[in-house]
Amino acid sequence: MNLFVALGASVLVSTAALAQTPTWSPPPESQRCPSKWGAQDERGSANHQKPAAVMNAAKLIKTGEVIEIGHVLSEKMPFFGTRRFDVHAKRTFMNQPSNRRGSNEEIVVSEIGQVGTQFDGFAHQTHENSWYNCYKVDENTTRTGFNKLGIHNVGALFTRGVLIDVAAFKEVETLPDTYEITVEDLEGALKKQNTTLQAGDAVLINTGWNKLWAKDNARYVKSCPGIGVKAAEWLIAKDPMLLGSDNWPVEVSPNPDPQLSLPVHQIALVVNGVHLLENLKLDELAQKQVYEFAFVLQPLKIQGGSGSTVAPIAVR
Ligand code: UVW
Repeated sequence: MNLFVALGASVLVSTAALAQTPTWSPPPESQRCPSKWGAQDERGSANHQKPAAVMNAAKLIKTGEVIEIGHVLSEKMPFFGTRRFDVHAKRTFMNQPSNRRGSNEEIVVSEIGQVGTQFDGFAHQTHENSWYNCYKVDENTTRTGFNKLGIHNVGALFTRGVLIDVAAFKEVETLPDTYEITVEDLEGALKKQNTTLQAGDAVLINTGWNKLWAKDNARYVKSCPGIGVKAAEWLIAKDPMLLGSDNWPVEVSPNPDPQLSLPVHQIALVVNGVHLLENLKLDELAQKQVYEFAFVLQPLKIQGGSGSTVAPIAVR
């Protein structure tokens, strides 16, 4: 009998589909550990951050134009699940001395690791109890943060950035809601732009999904176009510092294989130690056809955090 079961909030899957072999499975620990960066490594692809990466990126600065590629943080953002961002103004504390200096501030009720334009660290995702480099979650989790792979390990990133404008390559403003970007799309877009990838790049993929940001938040988080398993593996074989996109998970969601939940999160963060950068604002770079630039980002130094809200910039 072919029954239907619910996977998560809204995905109904037939039991016949679940009986099939998944199109991707996390490799066993014996295949993915130790990491290529060493058995004790906690920095993964951030190890690309060396003086040579800075010098290579600095060569791309010709005019000094700075393009912000992070969104403004506000309560109007789309949120995944129970995440939130509420600002409560604390005004005005009046100091008594003669100059009557008033002082304002605010309290923000939010997660600061996983809202807005956000940088995913390696503590964010697991395969069962196992993180990147086979650190174990249950051995390294305290009430005040993760003892391994915390976001404070990442440090400042200054490297060559590359925009792959897949929406422009497909000649659409926005890719369709659950479109899986293929390797051919990436190759075609890079060829059209006359851009090549280098090891240590921050690779940013424009899908056009950003157009829904704060306009149709329900649709923004319900699904999205993005890379799938094959495109992610192709990109990671190029040895990037990070993969980013103007959608909420970088990858296509839901995955076309109903047996998989955000597999690119595991491929990047768990298996290969490559950072993800989500909810980027890439419209200005795409509109100005800026395909190569110096990419600058510093995650918040949250001790033991899983990620960080960030405000990255592209400089050319
Ligand atoms: C999840 O945590 C599911 O997604 P993201 O990394 O996109 O915030």
